[in-house]
Amino acid sequence: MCDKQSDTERGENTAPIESTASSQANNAMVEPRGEAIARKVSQFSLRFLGVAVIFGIGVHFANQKYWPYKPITRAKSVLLEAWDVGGFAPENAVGKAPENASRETWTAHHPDALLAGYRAVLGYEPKSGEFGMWIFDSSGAKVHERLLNYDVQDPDGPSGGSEAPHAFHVMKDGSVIVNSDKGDVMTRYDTCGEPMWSRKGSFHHSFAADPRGGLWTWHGEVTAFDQYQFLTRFDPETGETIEEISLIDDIIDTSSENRTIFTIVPGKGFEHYKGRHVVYDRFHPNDLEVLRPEMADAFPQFEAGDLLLSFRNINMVAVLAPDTRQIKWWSHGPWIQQHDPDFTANGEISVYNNNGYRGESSIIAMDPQTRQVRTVEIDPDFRFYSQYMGKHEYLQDGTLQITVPYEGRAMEFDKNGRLLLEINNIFNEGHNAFISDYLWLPEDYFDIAPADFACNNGQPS
Ligand SMILES: [Ca+2]
Ligand SMILES: [Ca+2]
Repeated sequence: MCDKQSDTERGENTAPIESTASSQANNAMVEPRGEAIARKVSQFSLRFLGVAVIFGIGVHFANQKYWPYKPITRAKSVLLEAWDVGGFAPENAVGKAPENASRETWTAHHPDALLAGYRAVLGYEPKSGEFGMWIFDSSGAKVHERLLNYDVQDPDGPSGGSEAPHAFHVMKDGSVIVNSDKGDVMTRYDTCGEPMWSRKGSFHHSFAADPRGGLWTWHGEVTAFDQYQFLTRFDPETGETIEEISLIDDIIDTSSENRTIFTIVPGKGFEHYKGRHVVYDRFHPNDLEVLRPEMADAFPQFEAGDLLLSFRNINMVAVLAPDTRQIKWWSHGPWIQQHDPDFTANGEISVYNNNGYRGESSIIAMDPQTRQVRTVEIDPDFRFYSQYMGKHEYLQDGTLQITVPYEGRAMEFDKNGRLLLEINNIFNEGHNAFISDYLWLPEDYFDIAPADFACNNGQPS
């Protein structure tokens, strides 16, 4: 177990926003919210001096392995990262842009082939130095921008060290529900970025609408990386829980078969939260969604209402009958450290295969009946990699959307793998900023057109 923890710790140094095991200090945001340090040149030299002094002291402490060793190594990495990307930003909110990434925010390679509608992006907003969301119309015009005011709900700051949002669900009134994996609240924000409701707790990774009403998300006992996890369906209007299923008590521990599928050795129990990253992140659940009635005919062995689940740390995707707690189907791989399996209209389960530590991610599709697999073909010049996080979605016309958080871009491919659109979250010439989620919405989705929302970036529009 120690080895595994140090493995993830090593991973954290390259991309920690979602990773599982490390010190809180290592995860801490570099700057408090609202301070766009890159623009405050006068503070830079002071800060540089301070960090340089800390660095000097740090060499001593690091050699001696005294207590402040970790905070100091972090200060060092902050300085080096700022130097590398040419500006201050929360740790790992900015990375090198892929070599062929367009240096325009919106690049429609085949504008006529794009499915008409709005496109919403959730991520780090370099100009303000805040996390937020923004919406493009069919032509690529940015018609709305919104900063997400995390501090109001959680004045102590995120206990996991990062308020970076993970998933979002956009509602018809333009409000948005956001969760995270290191923050302490799930919040519905109005179009001005102010909270409409906020729920304390570690609600994390994904949202999926249930045809019976409500949204599903994962809920950790205390953090997103605990062994005790819950599948929670809640009312998006109020944030109140409609139903909750315990992963361990209601699913894994109900049969020796289920325990085996989850790789639990006979007689072994589970550990409750004992402190952040003290207990091994055994499953790392990161997605759940419902088989919707309109798609159920494509999956004869499943029923509408069955749940598709993803567990990164055992490379497993599974289908659960929520009423009987029966695992109807499962596969450990061939994907590795996957995020976001989806039911697709052709009867396959498609999976965002992060392929962590291997440098290239992919989309793998599997027919759950025959277990036949294929890698979805896309333009080889636009292969992608995200060590952590990442989502994909097939739109109604067969367009494949791929979100690549740590490349700071989202892409759309047609059925033949031809690149139609890339959205780059540009930080500077050589770097992109983090994108965590990306959504297509029909043109008639909103009650009010986004251009007419009450605010843009918190200012009356
Ligand atoms: Ca999914
Ligand atoms: Ca998806």
